[in-house]
Amino acid sequence: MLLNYSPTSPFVRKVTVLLHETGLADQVTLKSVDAWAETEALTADNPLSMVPTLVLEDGSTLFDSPVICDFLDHMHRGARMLPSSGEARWRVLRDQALADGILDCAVLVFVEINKRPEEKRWDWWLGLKRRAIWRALECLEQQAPDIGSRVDLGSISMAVALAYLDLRDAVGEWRGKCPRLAAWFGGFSDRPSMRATAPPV
Ligand SMILES: N[C@@H](CCC(=O)N[C@@H](CS)C(=O)NCC(=O)O)C(=O)O
Repeated sequence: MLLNYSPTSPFVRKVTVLLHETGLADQVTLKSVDAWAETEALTADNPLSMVPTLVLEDGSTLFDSPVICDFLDHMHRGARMLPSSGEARWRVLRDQALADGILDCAVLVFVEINKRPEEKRWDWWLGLKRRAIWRALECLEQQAPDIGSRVDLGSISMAVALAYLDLRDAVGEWRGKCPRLAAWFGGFSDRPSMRATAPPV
């Protein structure tokens, strides 16, 4: 399999952390692409020109990251990263949705600051997206004691989202307001899967 990827994309990182956690990393070749460049190399696999995009052995493609993670989770024999049914499934999917929502906002903040000409920067929009991130962080802080040592698609998504906030400095210092979340994140970040997928600094 081939994964269209960018080393700084947090959505890609969600997939690569899952690959490491499930022992599947050596079954996927990484192909670096600039998603923003709309190259034929990527749009042929994904009309949206987005990473991650997975190309299977038969040439068919899968996107986006939740779909890819669900697919990969059916390819290993270890503990399920996304429980197949029951309350645990909805909890993991909700955690993933909240973390992905943080990422959507953080990517928009990044675009607003780094890609839009400064004189056209829209402060109202930046404020809206940053406040959404803060509310989501408050929510994660409340549930931090319940995350414990869980390693699943929900906890992976949360850790990747927090790491991306740090990478892009999307909302500034957040650990002071979310000490329990910060403690959990510190531990999770030490996992080999997180170390192996850390973006270049
Ligand atoms: N919902 C998608 C989001 C993926 C995404 O936003 N990828 C970004 C990179 S972090 C991208 O490819 N952006 C290119 C573009 O928007 O043109 C997923 O979960 O995979």
